[in-house]
Amino acid sequence: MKIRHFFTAVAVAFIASTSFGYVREFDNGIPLAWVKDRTVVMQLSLGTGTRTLRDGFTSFNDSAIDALKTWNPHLAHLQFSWVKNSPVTPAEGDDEMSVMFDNKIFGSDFESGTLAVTMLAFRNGNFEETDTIFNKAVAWDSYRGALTPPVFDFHRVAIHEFGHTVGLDHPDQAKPKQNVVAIMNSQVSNLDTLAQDDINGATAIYGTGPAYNLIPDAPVLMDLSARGTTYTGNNVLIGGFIVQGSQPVKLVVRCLAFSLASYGISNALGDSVIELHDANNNLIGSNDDWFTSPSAETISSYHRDPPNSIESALLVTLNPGNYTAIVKSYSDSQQAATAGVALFEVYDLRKSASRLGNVSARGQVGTGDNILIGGLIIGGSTPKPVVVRALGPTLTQFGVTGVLADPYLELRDGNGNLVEANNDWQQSPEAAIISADGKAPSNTKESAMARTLSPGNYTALVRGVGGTTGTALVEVYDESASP
Ligand SMILES: [Ca+2]
Ligand SMILES: [Ca+2]
Ligand SMILES: [Zn+2]
Repeated sequence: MKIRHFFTAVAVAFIASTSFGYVREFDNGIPLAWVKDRTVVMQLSLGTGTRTLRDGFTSFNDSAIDALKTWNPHLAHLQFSWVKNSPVTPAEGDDEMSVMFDNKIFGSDFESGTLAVTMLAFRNGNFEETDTIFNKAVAWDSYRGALTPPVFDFHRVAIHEFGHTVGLDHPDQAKPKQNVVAIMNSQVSNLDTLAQDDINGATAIYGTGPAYNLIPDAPVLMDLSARGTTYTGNNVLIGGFIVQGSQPVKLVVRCLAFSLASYGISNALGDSVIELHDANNNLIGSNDDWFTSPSAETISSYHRDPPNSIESALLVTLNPGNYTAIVKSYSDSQQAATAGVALFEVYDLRKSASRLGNVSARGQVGTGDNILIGGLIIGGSTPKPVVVRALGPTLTQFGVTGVLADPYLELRDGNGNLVEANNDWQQSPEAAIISADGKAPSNTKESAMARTLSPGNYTALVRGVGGTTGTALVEVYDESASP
């Protein structure tokens, strides 16, 4: 059982810094903050809007986005992003940051006179999840200038609540009390935006952090991914990759799980774990919840922070060789393993001339959304030859049971346009090239294609012919000369 701590950002005890007006949120003397450089993705569920608000916004989601944009320029090592009209059902404990109207605070009543509440969950001084609930019983509009009760301004209350999400508390309720002009004061007022004191508070928390890192563009497979359903037991999603060259590579290996719900995937995995193994099946790294990792800030500095705190990520430096990553559900005596859709990803941080030469993913091919999907990004400016395969029957040679008997492979570009579809590889117009490359599948029912692809994003989708299901492997090989 993981210990999460919570507090509600109204009516709590504070420790004040006496040299500034702003007040940070604390847990037992530890100031709370997000992992530096993180992108905090807000799931906006405030309705699509039925009228034009006084300031011209046509929905409260749009007003909330503007409130988030008000904070962003002052967050040097943090950024808000958002999913408007989020498909995520607001919930407490899902590690998604929902924003909504409700009459209740996850089942509890609002205290009299409370306009909105932000719930904060954290571990070891780092925020894990926030949820902001605006009191549905209040007459809301969105406007600037003097307050016009009984109609309250959603926009300034949103700026205030998102200040709690940033890590700031109420100066006017601090001990000792701070008398400052601030949107973070506990009472809504005619002040309709951030004051200097609020900005000072944000700067104090996020003004420093590791420098943001760029992954340089290069004519390589920049990053590779595979999406599939991970089940319990042996039917987990297994990602594989090969490091080619003579030098170690620095990689981020991660999985996304429940954050896939914000893309409308209804059966996304909950709490994920990732394990990395070498070619001898030795465990060389594992991670449960990335935000608790010592590498968390570095992962965020490359913008490779998973959106959900209980997703998993590893920062690793690996010698040339073969590696496998297992994506599975977290479980312990309190929390049973679950099944769901997950995404395995490996990113080459381009710190050496070595490269990712191949990636694969083994998983269950079901029907509907539950297919196996491989993704690749070709960097640089020159086309690259690749072989993409979908294997099923061949896996029985490796002791896999319940294989997909007859895979069907589609390759699509970044716009979703079909590049090529293949059922049985010998029917491919590139069958001779596939054989010449030494990539001929050992079973005639398996799929393959050999293409030279322009730089960009591609996906390889594996289904079963006639809606059949089973375990399959999707593979992408870089066929250009190895470094
Ligand atoms: Ca939540
Ligand atoms: Ca986890
Ligand atoms: Zn407040």
